[in-house]
Amino acid sequence: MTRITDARVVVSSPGRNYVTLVVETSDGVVGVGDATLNGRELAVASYLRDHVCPLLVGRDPARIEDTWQYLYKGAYWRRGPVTMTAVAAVDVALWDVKGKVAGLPVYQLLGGASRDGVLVYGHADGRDVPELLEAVAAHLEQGYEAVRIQAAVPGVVGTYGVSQHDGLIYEPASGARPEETTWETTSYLDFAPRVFEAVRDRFGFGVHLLHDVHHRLTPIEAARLGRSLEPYRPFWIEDATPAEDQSAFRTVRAHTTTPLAVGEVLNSIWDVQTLITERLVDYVRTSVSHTGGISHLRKLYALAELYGVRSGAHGAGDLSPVAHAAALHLDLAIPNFGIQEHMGHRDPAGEVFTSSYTFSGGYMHPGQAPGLGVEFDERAAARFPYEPRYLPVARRRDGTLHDW
Ligand code: KDG
Ligand code: MG
Repeated sequence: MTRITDARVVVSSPGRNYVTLVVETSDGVVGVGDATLNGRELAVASYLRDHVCPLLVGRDPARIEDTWQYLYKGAYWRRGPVTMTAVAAVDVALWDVKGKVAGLPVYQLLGGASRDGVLVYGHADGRDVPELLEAVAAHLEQGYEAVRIQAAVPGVVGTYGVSQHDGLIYEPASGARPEETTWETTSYLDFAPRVFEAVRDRFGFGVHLLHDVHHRLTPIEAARLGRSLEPYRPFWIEDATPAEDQSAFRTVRAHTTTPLAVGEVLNSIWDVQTLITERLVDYVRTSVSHTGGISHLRKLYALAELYGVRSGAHGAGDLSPVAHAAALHLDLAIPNFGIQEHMGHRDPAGEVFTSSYTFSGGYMHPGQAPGLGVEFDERAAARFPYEPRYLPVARRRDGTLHDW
């Protein structure tokens, strides 16, 4: 009988911090999972190293669901980002192993492709509207059919999603302490419709436009924003209110027809149960690596399918290429796929992760390599040691800490 012979955690920082789980079997097959939790990387590394890896050795790698249940139920403490990221890394590594053993890409094990390619959206941002327009143009030149648009709000210091500009990639985490930014809702609510108007004026309605509110509004403010953007027909507004309050979406939903997306900070099917079963959102943004892996996210999507809710998974650069590949396999297979975020990875991530997924004409494909199709070079990873880096905090004018 094949057994897991080793499970080890590699923390590295090729462009940003990544936590990678490597699982080896007695047949010499190696599987990888992403365990990166932005700003809390070492907490997941410890959860895995100290509590999970010792339990994996000796188990049958083929029993993915049983291992998931064993780790989830066996912890007593359930859900939460650290636990669900650790369980996800194991789950994804075991799917990688299963694919390699079968000689099939993971999406084939999930029922095969339901579509030819995975629609992705890129990130266009600017320190002002003209700079944003140039960034949108650059995405359209690359073939994107969907673009997230963010611009620095006048009077706000360090608008989220705009700072740390690096080509088509932005990186919100920096420094050994969180950067202190400011937030001003009134300016933002006046500014956001003007941004959409400028982009529609220049590029028309043939491109999908997305926008991330980053949990900054109260329900009634979010309702106002949704209404004011209706003439510009956004694909969605994301994280309009703090995500942990599912019932807040009842208010937003009641007042606007702008499609709603939420979930990148949520970690389980129970965290989105009300959102889905009351049809309060149109897209769920939970990711493979923060939501218990392929096995758990597949169930969440199946629940969403019953209620006409589609996927729109988080895919920022702080999810490693391993996570991105896992997302693409699931995206390709599920019937209720909506869209996938794609931000790309900063160099030198490419020296550590070699991925076989492809981008062409606004769509991605996970490729035909067995398993996930991502090779992880542990020796290369050792050249890039961990550096503490944190996401920013936001304060209102009076110094009060604001949401996200
Ligand atoms: O870890 C946090 C980032 O991934 C996140 O803030 C980026 O909001 C984000 C997004 O939509 O990609
Ligand atoms: Mg977001």
